[in-house]
Amino acid sequence: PQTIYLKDYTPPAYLVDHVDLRFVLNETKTRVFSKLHMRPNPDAASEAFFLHGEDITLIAAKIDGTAIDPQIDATGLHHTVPNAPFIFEAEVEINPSANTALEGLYMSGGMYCTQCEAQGFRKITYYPDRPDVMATFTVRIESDLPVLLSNGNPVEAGDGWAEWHDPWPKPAYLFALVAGELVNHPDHFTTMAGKEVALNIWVRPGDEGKCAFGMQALKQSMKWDEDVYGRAYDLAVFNIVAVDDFNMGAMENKGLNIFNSAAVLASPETATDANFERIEAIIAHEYFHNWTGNRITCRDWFQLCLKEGLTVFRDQQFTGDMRGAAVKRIDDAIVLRAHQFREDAGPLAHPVRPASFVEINNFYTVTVYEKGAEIIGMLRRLVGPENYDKALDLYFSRHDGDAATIEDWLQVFEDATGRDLTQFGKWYAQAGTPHLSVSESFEDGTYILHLSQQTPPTPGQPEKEPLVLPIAVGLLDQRGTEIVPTTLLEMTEASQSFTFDDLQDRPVLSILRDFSAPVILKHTQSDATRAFLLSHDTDPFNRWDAGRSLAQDVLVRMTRDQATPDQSFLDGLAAVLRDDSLDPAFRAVVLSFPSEDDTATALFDAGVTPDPTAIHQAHEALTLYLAQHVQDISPRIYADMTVTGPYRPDAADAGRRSLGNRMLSLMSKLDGGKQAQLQFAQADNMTQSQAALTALLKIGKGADELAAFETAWHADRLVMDKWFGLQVGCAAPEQAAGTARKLTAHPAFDLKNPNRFRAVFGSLKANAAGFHDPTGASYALLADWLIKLDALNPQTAARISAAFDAWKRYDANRQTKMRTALQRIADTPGLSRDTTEMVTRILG
Ligand code: HT7
Ligand code: ZN
Repeated sequence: PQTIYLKDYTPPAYLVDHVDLRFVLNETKTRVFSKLHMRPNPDAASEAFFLHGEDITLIAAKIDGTAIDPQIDATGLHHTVPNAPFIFEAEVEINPSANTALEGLYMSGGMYCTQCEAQGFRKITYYPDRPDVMATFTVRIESDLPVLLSNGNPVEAGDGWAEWHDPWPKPAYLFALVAGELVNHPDHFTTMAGKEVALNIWVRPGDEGKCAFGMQALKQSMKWDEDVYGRAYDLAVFNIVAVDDFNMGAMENKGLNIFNSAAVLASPETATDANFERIEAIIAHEYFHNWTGNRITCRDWFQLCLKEGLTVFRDQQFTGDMRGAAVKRIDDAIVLRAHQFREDAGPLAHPVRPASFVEINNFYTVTVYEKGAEIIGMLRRLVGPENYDKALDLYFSRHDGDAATIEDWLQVFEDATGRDLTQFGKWYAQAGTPHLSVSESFEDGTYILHLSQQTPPTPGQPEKEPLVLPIAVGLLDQRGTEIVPTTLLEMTEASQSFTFDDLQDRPVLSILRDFSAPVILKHTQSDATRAFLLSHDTDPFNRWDAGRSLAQDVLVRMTRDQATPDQSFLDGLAAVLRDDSLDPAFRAVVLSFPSEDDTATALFDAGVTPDPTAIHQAHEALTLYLAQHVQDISPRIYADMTVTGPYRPDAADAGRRSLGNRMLSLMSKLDGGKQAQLQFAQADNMTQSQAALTALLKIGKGADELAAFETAWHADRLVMDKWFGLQVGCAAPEQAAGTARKLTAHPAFDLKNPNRFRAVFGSLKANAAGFHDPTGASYALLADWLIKLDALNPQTAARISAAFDAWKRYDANRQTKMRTALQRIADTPGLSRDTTEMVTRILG
């Protein structure tokens, strides 16, 4: 397959000013009539005329009204065209019901829907399918179905047809069409300019009761973007549609967001607190794309982080404002360290702005999204919030309507602040996570912090340069009083020292407050110092992180040396638990341990080959120790955390349930699951039912509850995804592969539905000891199913194949078995470009 390089970018030879589309919908033979108002691009070097087109049948084509017979190949259409504005027309036929890749126009649950990012429009009609070609669109849909939707504003509708017009020029990846028997949950919003916007969430009949929360989140997002970024909505309608079959979470199509139903539908009975929080964040994310992505889009797909990093940063700010910044920062750091640091340390490492790709769909990664957001966060810290706001205002005014680049983005900051961002810009080009080593000295009242940064090599990038690191530090005295409040140090060299004068005693360092840069800290702080920070640090992130780091060390020692946990560590956790002045959500995160995969990483970094079975045993043992250590207070705290009144998914109630359910999981280790059975029987919301069922499954019980759950929820796809996922995720290591295999034979297992596939195989990967069971049964099972899935849905198969990315850190037996599985996938005849690229990179 062909590799595409950023350095080879050239402007499009022809531009499209306006597009008229007409769809005559049919499940197997949809006709698409297109009329492209085109002209030569004065800035282009080439004159060759090419339109992308894949898996479509050309019926007829014309230029300026005259029929043509263009040259067609597997990627598109070539012809000669006038050296002046012209109209290109085509009639093509496509088959939505054969489209199992869920890219282009496809069927989901009897409804027509589209997914065009990144390069799906070329499966709908012939078009210059690249983000720097922006056009206004008029769309006519002809179908007997009652609801016919496209981008922009409705123009007119009649019996069996509807017309839409989108006045904002957009790239083809933002095109959308939906047609189906849908019902809506309507509402409205008045913008800060006084314009009325009709809001709708469209769902299949029966799901109307699951829209209220999403609608509230949408209105909050619209208001927040006005208040915080000064950005108002710009059409008369905003439609959201829920679909069951979707490769990702959601899609920001202009005025017509399409959502995976799991990312929008929620009711107290069917969705957990975590689901509600995720839905709120995704609704906000897609809405925020209206400015960061749609009004200002990307010049090419290498610039993906321009829209995704910024939009993730904006949705993180939003969630912090809605639910509490401290816990949100902790949650984000947990994700970043677990997934992005892992990606950066393995064969799939790539820069936030990659220099090349084979299949762009493989680059919708935690690096582009989450590390991309971290870069924005660092920039904001470095220039300060006021300058950040100034730069953003300039970005919106200068680039509105543009297909922009990272250079444009950085230039705006340079112009708004007068800062030279040349070195900072390396964050976009250099892959890998910097390691920040810390040492300290203190003499005659002067405290010196010695820092050095070093980034390990990554594939294709053996040499690394120093990056700009914003390092937030504070100093505490021995009583825990802050003697130097949070101060931002700017590190630019490989090694640098920072001096603090006039101190009476040696201070206690609190470094990388609020996780001010996405780096791995190499800092040997004693257990006593970390315990001190756990109880005294004024920075909530570092308070949590001190406990986290202690827990990680305990787990490493327990795995490696069969050590028992220190009493002082358990006492520290119990002290946090008892401290009723602390936010329950914060206590819950402090009380939750690093994952088994985190421990594998910590062992590997310490030069020890991780044994997932031993790690699992250590985690189980530590949970039991903690359960015993706090057994005198856990029932009291469990009871205190009871939430009365109607279910509300807000941060306060969710935090209480989170701490209560942490107690439940500990209590179930000692009471044989009695309390969990009671909670399951009495639960009136999914958070409580799922937590109880999880606690039971984790102690090898819960068969009756599982059966009751299936009986109650067999008709609800989203809840049944939980049923599938919990069984695999909570299975004992030696039973995980068997459980997953058995579930693939369940009548409700559906290979074509990505949510169901992820429920089984995403959970198998997440069950670290089960996935790495030394027999290799899980590896073989996953390979079997990825091969089957690849033939239908390459995008999702390729994404899930990343489960094997860390294969080289395990022992010879596991390595051999994972390599064999990967090779078997790679050798499959007809394997997609998506999965071929992934397994080739993973094999290295
Ligand atoms: N911008 C959207 C990306 C997306 C996507 C990409 C590839 C294939 C399918 C997809 N569905 C959605 C989602 C977002 O970041 O908001
Ligand atoms: Zn996005």
